[in-house]
Amino acid sequence: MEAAPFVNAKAHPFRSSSPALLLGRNGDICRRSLKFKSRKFSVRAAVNDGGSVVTLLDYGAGNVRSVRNAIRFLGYDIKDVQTPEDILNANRLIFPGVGAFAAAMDVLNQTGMAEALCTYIENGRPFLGICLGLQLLFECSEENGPVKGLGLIPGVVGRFDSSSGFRVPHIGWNAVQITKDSGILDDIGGRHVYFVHSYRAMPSNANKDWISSTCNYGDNFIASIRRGNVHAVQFHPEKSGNAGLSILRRFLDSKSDVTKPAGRKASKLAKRVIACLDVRTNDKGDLVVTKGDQYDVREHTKENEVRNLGKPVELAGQYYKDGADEISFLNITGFRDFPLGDLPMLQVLRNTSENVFVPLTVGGGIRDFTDGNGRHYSSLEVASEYFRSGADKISIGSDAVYAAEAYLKTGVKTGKSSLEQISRVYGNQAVVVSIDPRRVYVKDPNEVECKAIKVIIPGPNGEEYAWYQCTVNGGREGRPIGAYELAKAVEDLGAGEILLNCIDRDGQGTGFDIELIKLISDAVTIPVIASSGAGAVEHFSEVFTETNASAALAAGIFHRKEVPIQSVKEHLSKEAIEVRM
Ligand code: 1PR
Repeated sequence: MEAAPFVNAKAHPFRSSSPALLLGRNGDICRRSLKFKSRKFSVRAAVNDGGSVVTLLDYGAGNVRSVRNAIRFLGYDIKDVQTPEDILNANRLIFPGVGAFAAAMDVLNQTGMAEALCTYIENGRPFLGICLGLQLLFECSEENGPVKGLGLIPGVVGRFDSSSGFRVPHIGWNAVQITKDSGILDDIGGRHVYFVHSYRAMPSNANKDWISSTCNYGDNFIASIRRGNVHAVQFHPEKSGNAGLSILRRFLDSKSDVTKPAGRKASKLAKRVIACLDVRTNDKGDLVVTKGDQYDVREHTKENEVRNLGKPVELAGQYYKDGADEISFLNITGFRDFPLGDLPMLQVLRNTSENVFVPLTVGGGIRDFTDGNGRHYSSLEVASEYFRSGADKISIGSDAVYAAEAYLKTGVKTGKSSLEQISRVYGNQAVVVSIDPRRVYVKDPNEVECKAIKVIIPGPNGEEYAWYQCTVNGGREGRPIGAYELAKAVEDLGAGEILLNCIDRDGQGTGFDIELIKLISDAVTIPVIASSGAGAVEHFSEVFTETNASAALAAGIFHRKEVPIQSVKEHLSKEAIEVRM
């Protein structure tokens, strides 16, 4: 796809268009215009002195804790931008753009940061933009727009096209093709890095000099740009494990060693292997990782204790080292306890994110809540606290079921459900819906209003059909809605991904419920994470071969050390299923 034609493009070697007149892809005039303050900035003639301070532009729109943690992990101190002058005086500037394009541009324009950023970049000062921090450099974005960007690079940021069968958002570990001397990306050719986005900038003749790497997902989009000291990446180095840390290290210290790992052959989006930690407070008051059988987490002994399989932070750190592509924490008693009262859980997130540089998802208890003093907390506040504590994605269970039921009843999107509110502010890529269905056999598919499928193995009374009934409150209550209907409704309401559990298979080790996963992954265009039942490496290859799942999640086999994550990956790789190694 080519970028749309622009009036006055390329008038300046860095700033490519006049702010006055700009056409979007459909020929519309971009509705926002740069509101540069009248003062003219001059950039400090500083050189990168290799000092230990990194300037960070965090305009407060989301979770940049991971970027902070990664910078600190690499031994650098952070100076936060407070004024436009802080940008101009930076020795090196990192701009981890988060949130929506228009909101970010509004903040940059209103604070005078937009002009300072342009001046800083036009002067070729060391800069690293991340994700939205890359997109904002372009002329315009179609996200809720067209909306005008900083206009430093020719091109329009457009949405991925899901009609070609590619799931949107583009979430996961994908390969990048280095197209020129990229400096900071020198050692990542052939490795996977972590992307999470629905919009992307496309290569064109007008911007080809900027492009340092591309990524293929349906079409080739711009994965990174470089001009001199100015870099920006569409992926998240702070979430890309060792590959990402090495990119950040190279940006922060261009003299750091390049370690070219041998034998890596990333070529496309990898299937993800996710470790899941069901977390709750045990009877002694300690926060522990537990694991149930069909959601029953109590030991069947006289004491009837909550099964304790380890400490959350330690286990998450171990799974990161073992090669997990993502880690999920599910606060399984969140439905009855108020999560913001559960400070240890927030602390778990904070501590984990200091040393774990792959995406972290947290779920449990995300809903509106009124505490004992009558203070009302919106689900958005709950989610925001999780994001601030280090979560990259939040996962909604019970509340999404109620939202889907209401939506299917009225056909109206009220915009008020937790799902809609959180995805509007943080983007749908940050919102996972966790489904807890249970198989219900029926003789005749017309017995139920929900979608029933013909099953391979008949039910206990010879039933040839089954539907998947959604539950809430950790499987305790069945609801009159099927997993199929729920999945489609939450996609409409703004979910970016589905975590598909199965109560019948949970903890059984007999393999994923392939029929369920096929049903749901064929019904939606957002990524689906297959969960529940993994007992052997072959179960992972089966789910990826037989269904359109984008990721597979397991808990018990990892906690009990029966199957290491690395063995799962080696097996998948041998079966020609691409994974991040
Ligand atoms: O409803 O928004 O408060 O969210 C509660 C969350 O807690 C939901 O995501 C729900 O799935 C989860 N949950 C609630 N109760 C339990 C329980 O086990 N008693 N855990 C529970 C769900 C299921 C999986 C598990 C896989 C893989 N756990 O995440 O990790 O089944 O297990 P396996 O590999 O051992 O088979 P809300």
